[in-house]
Amino acid sequence: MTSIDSLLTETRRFAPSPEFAAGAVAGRELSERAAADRLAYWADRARELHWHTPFQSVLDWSNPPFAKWFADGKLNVAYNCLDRHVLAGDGDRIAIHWEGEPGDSRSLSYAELTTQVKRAANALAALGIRQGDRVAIYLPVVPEAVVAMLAVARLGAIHSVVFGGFSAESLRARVEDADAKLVITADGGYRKGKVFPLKATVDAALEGTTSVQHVLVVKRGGNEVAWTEGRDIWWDDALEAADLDHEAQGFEAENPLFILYTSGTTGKPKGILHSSGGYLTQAAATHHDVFDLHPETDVYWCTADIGWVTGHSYVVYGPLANGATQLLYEGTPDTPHPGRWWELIEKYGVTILYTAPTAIRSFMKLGRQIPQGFDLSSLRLLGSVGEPINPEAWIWYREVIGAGTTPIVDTWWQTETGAIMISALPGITTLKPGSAQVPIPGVKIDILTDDGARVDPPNGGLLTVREPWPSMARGIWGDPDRFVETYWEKFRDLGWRYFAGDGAHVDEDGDIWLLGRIDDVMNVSGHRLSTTEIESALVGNPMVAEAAVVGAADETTGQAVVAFVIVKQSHRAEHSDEEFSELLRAHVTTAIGAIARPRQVFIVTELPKTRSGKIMRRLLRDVAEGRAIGDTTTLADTSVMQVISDKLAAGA
Ligand code: 6R9
Repeated sequence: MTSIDSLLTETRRFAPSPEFAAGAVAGRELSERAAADRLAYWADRARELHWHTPFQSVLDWSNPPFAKWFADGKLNVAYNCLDRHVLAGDGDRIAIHWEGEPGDSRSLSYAELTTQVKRAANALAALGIRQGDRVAIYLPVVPEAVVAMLAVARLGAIHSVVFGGFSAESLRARVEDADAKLVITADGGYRKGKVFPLKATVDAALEGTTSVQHVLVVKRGGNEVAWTEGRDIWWDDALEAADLDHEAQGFEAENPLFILYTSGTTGKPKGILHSSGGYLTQAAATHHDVFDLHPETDVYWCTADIGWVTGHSYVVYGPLANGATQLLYEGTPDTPHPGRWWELIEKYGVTILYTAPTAIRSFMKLGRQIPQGFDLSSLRLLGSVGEPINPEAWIWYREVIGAGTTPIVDTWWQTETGAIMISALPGITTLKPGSAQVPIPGVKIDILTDDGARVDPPNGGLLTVREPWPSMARGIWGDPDRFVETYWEKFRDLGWRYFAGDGAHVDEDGDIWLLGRIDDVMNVSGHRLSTTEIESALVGNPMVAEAAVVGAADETTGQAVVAFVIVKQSHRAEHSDEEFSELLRAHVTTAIGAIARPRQVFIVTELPKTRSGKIMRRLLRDVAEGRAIGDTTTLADTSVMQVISDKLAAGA
């Protein structure tokens, strides 16, 4: 995690070039309009979309923290992403250049994508999907994933995309929590040169569940699949049988668009719920302004998987609402060779690249000669998201990938915020490596002390949002109380401020520097993982008595999962420590998914606890990061840490 000391010594500054500034789509007038009348500003941005029924009401905040935006208006999200562009004469523009990991590729124009989505919407309707029904999507990054999301949206139904790397157990929990009626999956997908099975995982996840009536299966991997007659249907067969025509109906702006599960501080993932009109307004406006989108000429590439919120807002909804041409890539950056991304940028002439610091750091490790072997001169703007980007990675990104000239936008936001909240605007902001910088026009950010006092620059505190914003979450699926408690209770008395869970520092210029999570949520390669969730997976293993998990600083992934485990006495003699570690790393992979697999599992005999029984993860983090152990005076047994660090030292 970024340390504040190294940040404060960062003094490099990069003003936009006069050429970039002259051609930029977003200038100072946006902030001026937003400052003059925030609600009128957002209403104007919403009116850039197509409304079946125009709205009169802009914001209804009569029942905080549950906001309603543009509530008396009606729109169709898929129509805005598709038909609208075709009707405007842009049907021939490429919406998606898709490249599979093995090198197969397909390009879909807006007209073709629209036809596909219409067919898919008819196919889903034929399976009984109606407004408000939940559809789980468990797919690799293939065009059908985008088609499936938009088809669900077109019907006013709600999608819940589950990242293809999640285990059967994780998928099952999400399907059950949302009571999904339909699951859309594939036989398998390509990853690191191999086909990984998805359908088999879905079969395991659905054993004994009752809500799911059908499973639609996209053919991708060509691998063998088991088939449940009456339940399973090939995607191609369903689409072939479906009508080509589908008229998009307008739905209320507050009609839910999707649920996306994210890790919280407790074991159970939260189903973050997003609406249609407000969400699409901010996703589209920020995608346009922050990425300086010129839809006629740009080729945009966001490398996120559609299973994460970045894939929702900046692969599917923002870019398609703006009529962008984009690249979609199925595989990993290093397959079949470590220059694969750079090869794709050269092949498609990518002009805007949006990726995560963890990817940049792993490319840094491989060395600049790999990207330097390709022609990256088409790139004119770079973006970063998912975790703080350390200044050295920022500079490398600009120098090596951006030819020392491209602006870099470091965008801070969350699953809960729905869209970008803090970022430079590339035509006007003088960039500071390591700082996400300023709230976007129409968003109000305050850094507060724990008691709610505003922090004066230069100082650090808690990141909060002062006023409701269009793409804010509308709640946690099935658990409104948890929504209030998690994000709003802390500063409720200050008039319902949103508490993001991140620490931040504000400098003399008012620029914001993100300092990482202040709760028990880890950030591994830009993915949020809960310590509690992994701990409960570990103690779910019959050999384990107790477990504590911490996020330790890691050069490549930002943070890495490190677990401390006490094995039950009755199992102690069965394996060596090394064997226990390996077994438990595999256990977490099965329980949650490979992204949660601990970098290390240390077998210990005790865990450091306070007198009230709270595990002191801070101390374990010290050990995991090889630091001197901090203050142990509140421990019930102050000798515990010595025993643990002696043990680790002996093993190392
Ligand atoms: C979009 C996304 C959200 C958490 C967030 C923060 C971290 C995201 C960041 C950043 C510093 C940035 N985060 N972007 N930290 N600078 N530019 O990542 O959503 O998966 O919900 O994670 O990620 O800690 O609270 P999500």
